[in-house]
Amino acid sequence: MKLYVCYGTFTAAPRPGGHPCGNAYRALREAGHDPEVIRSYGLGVLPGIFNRTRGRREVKKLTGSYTVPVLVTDDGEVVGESQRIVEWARAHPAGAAAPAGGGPGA
Ligand SMILES: N[C@@H](CCC(=O)N[C@@H](CS)C(=O)NCC(=O)O)C(=O)O
Repeated sequence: MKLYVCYGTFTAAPRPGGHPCGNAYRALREAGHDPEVIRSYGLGVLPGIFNRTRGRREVKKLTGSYTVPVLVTDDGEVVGESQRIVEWARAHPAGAAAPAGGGPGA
């Protein structure tokens, strides 16, 4: 899986709720995942000319926006917004059995 972040995965930040990219990363690690972290640099609120890095271009293509964090799961699911990534991580601990796909007899 890939996690697109801004400049890093630090958790401390002078803003309520902490650092969104760090929160997303920590939740994935706590759930047992080891995402490939792609530092995107730039600044999402600025026009595209400031966001020409690989990460920002890929994020824009995936979500229509330059904002990070964005998670791309091993199944290709794209999850944006740090809170949704945290929820995804909690719902998908690493090593958990895959959904049964219909149960016995399916
Ligand atoms: N509501 C968003 C906020 C995301 C956010 O503020 N991301 C920070 C980077 S951690 C930011 O500066 N985003 C603008 C950018 O992409 O540069 C979330 O929680 O995911």
